[in-house]
This record gives sequence, structure tokens and C-alpha cells, in this order.
Amino acid sequence: MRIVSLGLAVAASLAFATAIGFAQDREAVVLTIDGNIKNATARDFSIAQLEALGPEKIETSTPWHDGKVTFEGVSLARLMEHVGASGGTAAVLALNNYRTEIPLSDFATYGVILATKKDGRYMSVSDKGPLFVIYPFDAFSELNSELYYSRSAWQVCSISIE
Ligand SMILES: Nc1nc2c(c(=O)[nH]1)N[C@H]1C(S)=C(S)[C@@H](COP(=O)(O)O)O[C@H]1N2
Ligand SMILES: [Mo]
Repeated sequence: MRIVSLGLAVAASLAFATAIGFAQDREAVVLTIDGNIKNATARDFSIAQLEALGPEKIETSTPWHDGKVTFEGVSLARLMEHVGASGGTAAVLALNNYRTEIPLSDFATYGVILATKKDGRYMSVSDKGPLFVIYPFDAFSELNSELYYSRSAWQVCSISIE
């Protein structure tokens, strides 16, 4: 009986989550940072831990969306400071094994964010989530080039500081 009611409760909450849209588990680990960081042990982050570092917003158009989109997430400069990154490059790895290298200097120069939300909602993997490197493309014309598009990894799951 208990199992049946538990099953019903799970089914009901899943149906609710589906009805309101994608529900992100804010406590699940979504990102690992390793390499040249303070005390050298890999650090795991959940969405909640990333959000605790302070939200940043970028409203911009991108090559992958229609019209202007508002992204919210954590400042990558702030995240690098938080883990004590030292080095020149962040090697960013995505769930599809896409890998790109970003000079750490980009983060402060352009205010790049690791976005967790698009237009107020968490992004599912099929919507390029849960984490998407976003540059303010509209604010700096030079960002509208293949070089910065290639640094804009989506479905990010780990960052290695080299
Ligand atoms: N996760 C992930 N991010 C990625 C890629 C990828 O294959 N996977 N391709 C990158 C490259 S090389 C570029 S130029 C742009 C490509 O965007 P497009 O596939 O829409 O042309 O996204 C970048 N971000
Ligand atoms: Mo590319």
C-alpha cells in the first residue's frame, strides 16, 4: 500500500514537473573543475552552489537562438577566483565530448558567464543545458566570429585549468 502511494506521489510530481516545464535538480552535481586550482583536488558543483556565487545576466542575440535571449548564471571570472584557478587556459568539456580551450583572460575582458538559465528557465540537455558558456555577443562586435562561437560550449560538464 505504501509502495503504491509512494509510486502515485512520484508519478504525480513527475506529471507536475512536466506540466510546468523542465525541472532541474538544483542539488545534483553538474560541473567538475580540476587542474591548476587551489589545493589541487577536483571540485564538484551543483546548480545551487553555482547560483550561490552570485547571479549575472547577459541579454544578447546568439547564432543559436531567435531574437534576444536573457541568460543567467555565474560569472566565469568569479568562479575561477572561487576555485583559485592559476594558469592561462580553461579547457571546457561538454557532455558530447566537445572540447574547447578558452584563455582565462576572456572571462574578465568580456564578462563571460556559465549560464544555468535561459529566459528564466533551467535548460535541459536537449536545450543546450545544463550549462552554457555565454559571451555578450551584442556588446562586442569582435565576438561575432567563429573563434568565439567555438569557445561557446553548451552542455558543459567539466572545466580543467591548464
Ligand atoms: N557542446 C558543444 N558545444 C559546441 C559545439 C559542439 O559540438 N558541442 N560546437 C562549437 C563550435 S566549433 C562552434 S563554431 C559552435 C557551432 O555552432 P553550430 O553547431 O550551431 O554551428 O558551437 C560550439 N559549441
Ligand atoms: Mo566551429
